[in-house]
Amino acid sequence: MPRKIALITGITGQDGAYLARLLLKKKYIVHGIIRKSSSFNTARIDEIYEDPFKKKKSLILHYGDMTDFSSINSIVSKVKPDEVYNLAAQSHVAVSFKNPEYTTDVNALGALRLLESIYQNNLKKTKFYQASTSELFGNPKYKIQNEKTPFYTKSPYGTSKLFAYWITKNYRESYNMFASNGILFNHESPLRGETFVTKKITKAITKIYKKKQDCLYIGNLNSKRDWGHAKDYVYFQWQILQQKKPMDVVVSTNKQYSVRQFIEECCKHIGWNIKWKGRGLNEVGYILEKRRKKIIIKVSKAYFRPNEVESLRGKSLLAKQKLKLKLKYSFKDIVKEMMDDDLKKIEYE
Ligand code: NAP
Ligand code: G4F
Repeated sequence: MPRKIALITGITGQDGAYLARLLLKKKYIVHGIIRKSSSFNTARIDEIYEDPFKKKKSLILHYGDMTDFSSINSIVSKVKPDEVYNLAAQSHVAVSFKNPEYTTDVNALGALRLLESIYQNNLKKTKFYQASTSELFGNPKYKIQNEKTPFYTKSPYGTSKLFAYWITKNYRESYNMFASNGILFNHESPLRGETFVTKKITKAITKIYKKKQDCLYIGNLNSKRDWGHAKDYVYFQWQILQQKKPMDVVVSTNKQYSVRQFIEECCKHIGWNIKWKGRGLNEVGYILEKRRKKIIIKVSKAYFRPNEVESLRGKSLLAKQKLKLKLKYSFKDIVKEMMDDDLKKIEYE
């Protein structure tokens, strides 16, 4: 049996790094697209990196950019992948308000460029996975979201992903392509980017614990998310492309916690009992140190968004049915793994 060939855009990101490991374990030949950067941007895949001069390689990296059709098209035509995982994105919601045009170019037109390249190269058997998102939902009327919940995006990021969702469906329906949307809810891990709220919190709390930082400035403490683990979720990205038919499917834990609860759980992990006082921008979180109040959390306006998805909680019935969705990591497991990892790393800083 010839080895399957996968192409991953965004291989240097959190999900790309876990997915590449999974596919290599499954004996795929994995091609990844990386961006030119003035400093190294491959830290998350250094462990699996292969010498480009090695004869039989399982991991091959190509320079390319989602904003540049010629680079995407030249890679797709050379690699002729069996499976394409489109994970590349300007994935930060708050940043998308500052860079709306660039976010749209990468996330919306990027998906279009990739689909069009598969189509133009006549790769009829290639399967396509689009990294869709729970940010497509935003209407507070729907407390629990599934595949039938109407979309209501609240940011340039969400709206760029809405285009990508629909263009994926358009290519599926127009050209009979195997093109699927995984509507994934938030997923975290020690590899999470440091400006996303979970990693920002675990990193800061371990620093405060080790007396390398005084206090953490945070935004909306009451925002609620359905947090899963990236390692669990990339398995279902792969599963989505192993189905007989393409589909659009929600992957979530069906549970929900607030940013405040995430902070409380991190504190609990190191034996701190955090308490809150004040309201709104004046709210603080404190611990007792030698019977004195030590403020470790302050709220800052700088981290509020012009518009917010206040509450996300997915119901993944379809995934349970079709993909046999079963998750290994609980909310507590995620916090524990991220905190332990940051506590270990801080020793080397
Ligand atoms: P991430 O860590 O931010 O990774 C994004 C990847 O995209 C990185 O490899 C990045 O490269 C690459 N990239 C950014 N702009 C690019 C461009 N112009 N051309 C080529 N590559 C570019 O994101 P993630 O958490 O792994 O998420 C993976 C995908 O799932 C994203 O599309 C995200 O929007 C979506 N998603 C994520 C979640 C979640 O909770 N994590 C939930 C739902 C959907 P650099 O390393 O060079 O920056
Ligand atoms: O960690 P976040 O930045 O993730 P967000 O906005 O939910 O987006 C992530 O999940 C999406 C799936 O739903 C992905 F599509 C997207 O690519 C990304 O991976 O923020 C989570 C919540 C928000 O409500 C935010 O307002 O935390 C709140 N928050 C409060 N203080 C903060 C902060 N977020 C960040 N990044 N930084 C803060 O200081």
